[in-house]
Amino acid sequence: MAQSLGRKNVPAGSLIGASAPDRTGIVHLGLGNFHRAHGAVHTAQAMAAAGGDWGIRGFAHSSDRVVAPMRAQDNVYSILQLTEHGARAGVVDVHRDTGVAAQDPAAVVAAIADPAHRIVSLTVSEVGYTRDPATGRLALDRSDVAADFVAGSAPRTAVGMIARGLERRAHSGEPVAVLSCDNLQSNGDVTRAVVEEFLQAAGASDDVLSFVATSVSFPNGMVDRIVPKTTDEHAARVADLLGVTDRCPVPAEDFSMWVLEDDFAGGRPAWEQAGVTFSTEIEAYEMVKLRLLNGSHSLIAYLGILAGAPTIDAAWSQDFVREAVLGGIAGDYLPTFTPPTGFDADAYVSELDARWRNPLIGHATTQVGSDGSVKLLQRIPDAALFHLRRGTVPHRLALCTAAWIACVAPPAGFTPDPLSSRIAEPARERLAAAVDGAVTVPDHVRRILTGGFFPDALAEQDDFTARVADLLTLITRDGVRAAAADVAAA
Ligand code: CS2
Repeated sequence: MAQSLGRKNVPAGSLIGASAPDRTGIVHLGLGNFHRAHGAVHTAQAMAAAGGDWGIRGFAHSSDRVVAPMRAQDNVYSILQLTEHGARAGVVDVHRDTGVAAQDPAAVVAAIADPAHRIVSLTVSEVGYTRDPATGRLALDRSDVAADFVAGSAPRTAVGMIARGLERRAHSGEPVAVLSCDNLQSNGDVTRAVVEEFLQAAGASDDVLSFVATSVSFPNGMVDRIVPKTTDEHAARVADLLGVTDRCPVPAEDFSMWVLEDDFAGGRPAWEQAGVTFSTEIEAYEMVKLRLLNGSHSLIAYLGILAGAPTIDAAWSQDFVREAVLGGIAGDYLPTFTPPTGFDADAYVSELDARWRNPLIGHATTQVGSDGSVKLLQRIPDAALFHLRRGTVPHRLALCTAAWIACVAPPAGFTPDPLSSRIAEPARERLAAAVDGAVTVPDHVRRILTGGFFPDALAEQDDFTARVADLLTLITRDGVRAAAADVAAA
């Protein structure tokens, strides 16, 4: 049996970028596959180019599924790059310490307060920002959020941990950047807003509020790399390629993109020498990514699930899916924003086509379809409102909404493909309660759209609700292809 991967056992020539020194300069929350294949890799490459004390102190949220194997192999792991032409493996060695936040929240707070740390980055997913879907503000009435306000309590939410860490850091006054690496529009501004809302609700002092206002930056950024879940086959492939066993490898596509606002109050790695773009047009980059890639991804996923397609490439290979998605990009998404300077929409879409087609990725439609109640908020309402306020109905955005409902809150009498049971949907019970007793599909849809799951502004748009109801009726009566055909004919 092959030897285990470890710092003393990195196969020659396989290191990606540089190993981090022992001193850590970054605290990271969320040790999932995305961070390990994205921010960590760009940081390793930046240190190879320009050095720096940018080792990462990483915390997983609540599970030791990644932390236990990482610790057992000196926090070193491999990336399995899956291209259309085959696979390559390389090793990342930038995490100098890892732990589980829920097991030791005080350690997270202390790490954020430690002046040696100059960046607090986070990949906590859309769900981790604990916002109210209807208002976009911190959900003050959620029990986990409210529990974190109690002075002296150990914070459980990401926002609570960051706020408590910054509160403590205000004593030293050392500047720091809090860097969201999640798929949220204006992710830095959103993070600042929820942290400040938390501090105000928790009765933080004026000194703390002024420290956060003046010495803590929250750069906006756009992140992009498709990173599926790890399977046993990925681990076996890594063992073949590297000759060592890795218990927590990360499969990823070749493509990686990171565009950042250059606003790091405590300094930063030389990421510009590691493939990262610094730009003043972040909002435009975010629109491109969140709408054309993520919004389309959701549509591919839900149409695919309803048609029994387990992976994104299997769904994307179906004509009705491609037609709906390409129609959505051209008609529903592209008109809604001004892209960054020099953006070439045709080239971007053909690159998306190649990425979604890649059969080696095996990206599960149910992974992309998970957390829809939170992800769709970034992908549908603003773009839909753009059209609805001009008197037109965005049919593919309505189709995505109808397909999501069909998967996670199906109307009575309709049973979606069994794949849909693998969608992790945090609002499933609340959705079921909202539609309990609905007798017609329009009533079912109205209860969801006006039930606090979407922003109030979208809930008021009767034309949208009506179109979602039509399409959900078609899905349940004649199947998902019939609904897509109706949209194509509209
Ligand atoms: C996907 C994203 O799961 C999802 O919702 O749309 O994780 C997507 O793969 C990444 O944002 C790509 O950068």
